[in-house]
Amino acid sequence: MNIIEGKLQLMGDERIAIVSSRFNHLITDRLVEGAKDCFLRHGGRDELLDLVLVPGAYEIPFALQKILSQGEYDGVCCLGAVIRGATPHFDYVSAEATKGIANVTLKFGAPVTFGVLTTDTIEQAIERAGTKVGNKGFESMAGLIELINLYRKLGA
Ligand code: INI
Repeated sequence: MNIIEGKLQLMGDERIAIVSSRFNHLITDRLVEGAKDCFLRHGGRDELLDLVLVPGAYEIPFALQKILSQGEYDGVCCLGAVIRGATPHFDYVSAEATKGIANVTLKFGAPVTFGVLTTDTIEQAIERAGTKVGNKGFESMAGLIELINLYRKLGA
């Protein structure tokens, strides 16, 4: 059996964008740090990493669409933090961010990862932003590196 899979390894010439929302920036700033750390540790070059900031997770898909339509990036890592409040707002924002990112990704067929936290509490978000449960920004960038590597092998 031939196994085709991506390695956690960059060539060093990849241009990557992180799209991050500012809302709940105490959390999203940590996710961005984690993603950047992962990119640099796996052979990425700082000058080839761009950070695109949007107001909230709802706006991530629109920015993702613009970025991918430029055709200048090898992959995009989407980061955000949607935290449940007292109203149904959480459900609308998290659903639109999730669906929107998936739709745009399918449209362009480019490597994109989903590092948008959707949590019931601030504590759960903190746990996933560099404390008890790791850093989902780091993990999201690791997933992106693997995808870029895999898509090269698939000739995409
Ligand atoms: N945006 C987030 O990224 N996280 C949230 O938790 C959040 N909540 O809960 O309101 C949130 N709202 C803002 C939304 O993403 C848009 O920026 C806003 O509605 C303007 O379009």
